[in-house]
Amino acid sequence: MSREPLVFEAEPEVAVTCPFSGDVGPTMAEPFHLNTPLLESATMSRRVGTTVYLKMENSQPSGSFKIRGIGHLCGQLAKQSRGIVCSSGGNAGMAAAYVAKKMDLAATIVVPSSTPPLVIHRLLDQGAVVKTVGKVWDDADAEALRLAAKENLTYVPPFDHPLLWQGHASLISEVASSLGPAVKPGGVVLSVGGGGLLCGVVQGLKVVGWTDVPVVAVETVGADCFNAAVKAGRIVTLDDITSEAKCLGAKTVCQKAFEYSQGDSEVTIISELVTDQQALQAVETFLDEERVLVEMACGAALAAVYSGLIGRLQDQGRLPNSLAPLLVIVCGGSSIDMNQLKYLKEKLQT
Ligand code: PLV
Repeated sequence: MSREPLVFEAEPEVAVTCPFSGDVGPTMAEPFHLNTPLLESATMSRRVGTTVYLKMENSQPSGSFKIRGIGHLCGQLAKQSRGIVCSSGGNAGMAAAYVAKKMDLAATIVVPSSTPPLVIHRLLDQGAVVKTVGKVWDDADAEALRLAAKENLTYVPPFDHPLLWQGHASLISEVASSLGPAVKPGGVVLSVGGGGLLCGVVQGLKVVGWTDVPVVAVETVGADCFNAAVKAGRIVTLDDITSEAKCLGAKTVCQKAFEYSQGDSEVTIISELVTDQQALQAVETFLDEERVLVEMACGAALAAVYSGLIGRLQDQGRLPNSLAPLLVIVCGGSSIDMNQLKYLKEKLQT
């Protein structure tokens, strides 16, 4: 298709137009991300029958864990940059726009048309230029790579880069120091899109010596490139993204995540799917019980608890019956507000 991409520009007073303004913003000693709270959930603990700890990545400055990896990558690669360009389902873009603003760099975020307007407005609020290209993230990514080459910008990938994984790994080190040496989780539950969070968590588990802690890697049906690869025993590319959890919507999982699933790390990875309805119901239950609103990409991980998936894995002997505390990564996400929640509820008839 040769249709011109839609380009949204921020209001002049918030536009970032000064890519050469020198050495500003946090240094590596001063990361962009926060040490997020680790909360114990009474209601989730009751459901699972063991203590459930929530790592509240929704409270990061850009609304998700993405800032860990993207802050680290930009700190390493973008200091002398002419500006950055990031392809995103939304949240990597939010992190990139936030970090670029702090570093006084121009940011262009390329998103697919499935990204809701509320995210585009939030990106504009961060001073980014936003381009809408194609139907799914993979289309937006091709455009971001093209722009990076043409305009000599630093390309910021949303999930497939060793510096991203290294940045995300800090999440597990924080959990280890919050829990102290006497407590080790019995499992980690997280969502998988392109597999960057998974790679970071596996590496974090290695750093703190928790390689015997299994990871439950959850996707929604229709955004299940990791599960498809695990089942096929090789990387596969999905025909389309049919799930409403658009921020999990990469058609192909990153190579490293696939290698980890094939025993290339000592960590056991259990790949599981939930339906869109289960992910959305999890978003609602989490809002009711924990008073926190997250998007469906995060609801996928929460659904592992609310839909009884953890119990089923115990029944199947894939997780132990007497489970040590369960760590759930509340990855967060900006793709949600009350209108979007209402829209999703109508669409998915929950
Ligand atoms: N979202 C990426 C990739 O989208 C993005 O561009 O924002 N939870 C949330 C809230 C997310 O936004 C994402 C990824 C994930 C989980 C999964 O992380 P990943 O991609 O590292 O597995 C297409």
